[in-house]
Order: sequence, then structure tokens, then C-alpha cells
Amino acid sequence: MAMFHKILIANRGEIAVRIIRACKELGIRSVAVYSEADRDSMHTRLADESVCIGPAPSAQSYLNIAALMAAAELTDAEAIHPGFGFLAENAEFADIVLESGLVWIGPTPASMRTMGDKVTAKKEMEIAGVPLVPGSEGAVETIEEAKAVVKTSGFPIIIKASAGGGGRGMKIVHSEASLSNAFSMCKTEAGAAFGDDTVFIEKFLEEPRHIEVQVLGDTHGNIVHLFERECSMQRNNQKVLEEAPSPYLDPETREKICAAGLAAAKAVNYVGAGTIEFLMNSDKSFYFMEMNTRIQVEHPVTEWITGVDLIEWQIRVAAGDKLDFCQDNIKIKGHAIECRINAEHPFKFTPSPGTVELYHAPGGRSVRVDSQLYTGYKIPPHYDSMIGKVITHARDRQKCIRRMQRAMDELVILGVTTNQELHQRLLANPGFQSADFNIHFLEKWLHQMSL
Ligand code: MV4
Repeated sequence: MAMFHKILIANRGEIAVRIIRACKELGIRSVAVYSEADRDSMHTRLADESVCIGPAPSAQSYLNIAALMAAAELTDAEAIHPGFGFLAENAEFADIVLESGLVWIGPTPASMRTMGDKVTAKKEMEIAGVPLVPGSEGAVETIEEAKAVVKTSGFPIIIKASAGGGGRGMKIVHSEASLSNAFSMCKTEAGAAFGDDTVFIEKFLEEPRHIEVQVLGDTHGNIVHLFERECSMQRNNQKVLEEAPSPYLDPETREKICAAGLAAAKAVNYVGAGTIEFLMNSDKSFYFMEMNTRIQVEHPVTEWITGVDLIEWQIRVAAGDKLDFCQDNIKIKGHAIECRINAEHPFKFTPSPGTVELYHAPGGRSVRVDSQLYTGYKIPPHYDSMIGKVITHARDRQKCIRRMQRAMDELVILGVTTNQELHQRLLANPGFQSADFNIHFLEKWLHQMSL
């Protein structure tokens, strides 16, 4: 297959900008879609063509499949890149795109369905020999069954919705007394939220780190891993700062977790860019949590340590290109950190939409900024509060932190409140600097400082 002439980007914000930039570098025409609230947004301006797809609410615009397909038809786009969020992991949308004779820049709908259903995903991972958190064997139908699972695993446990993920539809249970209620509530809520009340049970790991492995596959059967990212610095299931490689891993553990990620991807004949999420205990044992069948916000840290342009390769493998490198060619070079910039109060996390009165991006050596911001931009209140990402690279982690501190001091965003100060305080924190943290670090620290 020859390379595409035109791609429609079914997204907004910094990821739409990132994809448009990749299209330009590949000589591919780009089509932006925008809601009425995004008429003056960066992605609308940067694309070769732009089509309004509806009113501000996502349900009527960025989630409006009919409007997106009409925009693709109108502009003669050959392929659709979904970015992340919105419809990126919606297998029905991927089906419609393919049935319309367009190319879906992403994995097969079958892979998306397998990984989207967490009970099915765990079954596949077990067959592939990927370590799983001890717990129920598949779905748990009744309270009696739940009690039987707990007899062997002990408390605490976590009940998860099979159709959930990313922290949605979960209940932690610490004792027998609250098990029945939690079980029926989790089941009822899962049914209401996802139209599927299937739940399963796992032993609850109390202080794990969140480490994920990036994979990339082509349509010729080649699959590689691109090492791991450390994503433990989070609050409310929202990552705040990510880095690659994980400062916690020794070479042997890295080899094991990356091999497990690769085995997971191979088990579903994965095509495109994907991420296998693991939880890791302080003894360095690790367990499969879920697979994200999309490009992720934090992909730039992997791009920087490996030199692989992940968006370019998403597009190229969708066009049928073969990966032109093999596993042995991929080496970790230095360290990269990403700070997510959100338009929100730095410690209360309340959203802060409004007009950006002044924007000055950091620059200089080994600093990358992926953002939709410009001076005068009106941040709409309808969407995610993330307005950009600052990424730095250096030979080692300490130098990378210093460089990020320098970049955070240069960044100027006036007119709206951002989480810039949170990053500045976090980068200076001894626990962060010594890499002594787990998924609860940020919330505990905020609580202690009563910020
Ligand atoms: C867990 C867990 C502890 N033990 N599963 C949260 C998001 C979703 N992917 C699954 N999540 C978790 N699953 C077991 N068996 C703790 C979490 C969890 C978490 C994981 C990664 C990053 C942040 C988190 C925040 C809260 C809970």
C-alpha cells in the first residue's frame, strides 16, 4: 500500500496538533475536525483543512460518529487517526471506519475488543504466560463466589468491572463485613456505566508502582517493545508526571517486564502502538493490569529515549509499512521526563478555563513542548484541563530533573491558573528526586502538606 495523501484527525488539543505535525513531516494532508467551541483552536488552524462537526459538548462533536464520517467523506480523507480519549478505544467506531473503506490508524477492532474486556484480556494474558495479580479465575457472578475467592486470597481485595479500566468501576474491600455491599454495588454500577455488569476480583496491592511497557507492531508480524515508562506520579487516576526509563528498574527486571509486555502484544497479534500497564511491588514482582490500545499522552518520553517517532510509525504501519528496525536496534539513550500542564488550581485541582493573556514556552537544549496554547487562546470549559506537556531529556535522571526545573521556571502562562507550581514543588521534593515513591506518593504528600 502507498502512503496516505490525506488523514482526518478525530481529536482536538495537543494530540491533534502532534498528529498534524507528523502528517506534515510525512507529506500527508491533514483534516482537523472541530466543535463550535474550538473554532479558534490551534489544531483547527494548523491543519490543511478543517470541518466543524457540531456544538461544544463532546457527545455532539468529538464523539459524534456520524459527523466524523461525514467530515471524512466530504474531505476525501483516506484514514482516520483517533488520538487518545474520545473514540480512540471504541471498537464500533473502528468497525464503521473500516466498513466505509477507510483506514483505521490503530489496532484491529478484535484486539481492541479483547483488551477492552478485562476478563477476556486476563484470560489471554494467562495463556501467554504474562504474570497476573492473584484473584478470581475470570468473572465472579455471585456473592458466594466472591467469598470463596477471598478465602484463598485474603483481604484487602479489589473488585473491578470487566468493561471498566483506567480506574473506573473499581471497589477496594478491606474486610468481610463490607464485601457483600461492595460486590453488589460494583456490579450494579458497572451495569449502569458500561451496560455490562461483569466483575472480577484481585488481591489489592497496597503500595505498587505503575510501570507500563510501550509496544509497536506492523501488519507483517513484527512486534517490538520500546522499553518502559514510570507512571506512578498520579492523583485521582490522572497521571501528573511520567518518565522513561523507570528509575526503579535494574537491568534484569527491565528485561523481564519488557519481555512480558512484548509477549502480551504478540498474544493478540498487535498492530500499531499500544501500552501494557503493570503494577510492581517493592520486591520487583510485577503483574499485568490492562492494555491500552491507543497512543498515550506520555508517548514523548519513550520517543526521546528510543529515537522512534511513535505517531509516524502509527501512520506508517497503518499504511502497510514494515518496521525498519528490530528489537536489537533499540537502545535506551539517557532519561526523559514529561510534566503535564493543566489549566487547574495547582493544589485544589479545580478547573481554570479562560483566556490565556500571555504564553511563553520554554526552549533551549533538549526541551520539547507539545501544546495547543498561544497568547489570546480561550481555553474552553467543555474538555479535559490538559493544555500541554513539557518534556525534557538529558544523559541521566538528575540532569533531566535539573533541565525540567529550568524549563518550568521559563514557562509563562498568564490569565488562567495552571499546575506549574505543583510541578516546581514536586521536582524539588527529595522523595521524587530519590525515586522513592509509589502510586500513593502524590496524594499522601498533598495531604501531609494539607495543600
Ligand atoms: C489495582 C491496584 C491495586 N491492586 N489492582 C487503577 C487504574 C486501573 N488501571 C487499575 N488500578 C489499580 N488496580 C490491584 N490488584 C491499584 C490500582 C490503582 C492505581 C493503579 C495505577 C496507577 C494509579 C492507581 C491509583 C489508584 C488505584
